[in-house]
Amino acid sequence: MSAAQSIHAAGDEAVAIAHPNVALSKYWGKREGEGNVPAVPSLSVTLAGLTTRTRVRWDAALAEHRFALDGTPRTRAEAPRVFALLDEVRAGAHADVDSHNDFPTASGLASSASGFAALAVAAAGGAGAWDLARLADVARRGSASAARSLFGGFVEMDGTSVRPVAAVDHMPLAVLVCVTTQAPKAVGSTDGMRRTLAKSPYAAAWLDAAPRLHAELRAALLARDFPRVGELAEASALAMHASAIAAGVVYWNGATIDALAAVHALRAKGTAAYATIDAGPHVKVLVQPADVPAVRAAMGGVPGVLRILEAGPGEGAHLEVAS
Ligand code: 2P0
Repeated sequence: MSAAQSIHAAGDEAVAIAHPNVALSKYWGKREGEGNVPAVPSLSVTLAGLTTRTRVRWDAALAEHRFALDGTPRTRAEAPRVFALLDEVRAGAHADVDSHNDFPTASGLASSASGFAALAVAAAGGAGAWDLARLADVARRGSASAARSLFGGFVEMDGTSVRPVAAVDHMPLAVLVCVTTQAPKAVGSTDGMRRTLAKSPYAAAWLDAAPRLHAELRAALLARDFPRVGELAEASALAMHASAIAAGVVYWNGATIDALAAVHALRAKGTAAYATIDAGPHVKVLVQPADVPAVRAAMGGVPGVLRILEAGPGEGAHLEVAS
């Protein structure tokens, strides 16, 4: 079920499921002004197997929202974007929210994407009928990548517009997440982007290159050209990080470089493996499913790769249907 089909459940309580996504062409940088609108288009794949489950119960007796993440209560000051989303969904009303991730926060997979997608769907699901554009708007204000997790398969975000471009089974793909630290990241994405656009001598080059890389990647994806998708995904990630690094925003550690070198060594020996890296030090290797065992073995031998998670294309956010 897609989010589009599922936001018709009325009532005061709803439970939603959402999955993280990994961008093949990266979003990095926001447009000036309000609304958390990305400055460049991006294209992601929503991932199966890793899940955020969020329950929202609207309660007229509450004087303030209550929010717990993995069992730990968070205040408005600690989670301002969560509280702002709830304020926006139902002005003047308050909700009790309980959210759980079945994957570790330091896994290198954005919990904000699945977190805000599940929150938006559950909050709206208990608030009557919503159109998808409004739902995407609310999710994007929480975290831009969350708007992409509303949809399954391959998803494009361009400004305020979000749409699926290819189904879950469009192109066989495995994502091997090579985890290189258990520590949380030092610089959040929002701050890293702001610093990149404000200070990087290569910010303009990134803003210029990103839409081109995105358009080429989209075309390669639609043509089911896996090696070209991989090359362009790696190019997008490296261009994003080059612009950030030039502003002093360095997400990589030593194992990131070693893992990247291992991916290049695999390619030199004829394996179609490509790297992408998000706002953290983990390396995500894009491969075709038949190559998973060999690539997993090679990446597992890289010193500093602590563990490897495997994911593949998955479904969009949706309300949990009571069984
Ligand atoms: C992406 N990232 O396209 C890029 C690539 C990380 C690197 O979207 O500021 O949590 O909340 O809108 O969506 C992560 O940033 O940032 C992200 P905000 P978000 O996946």
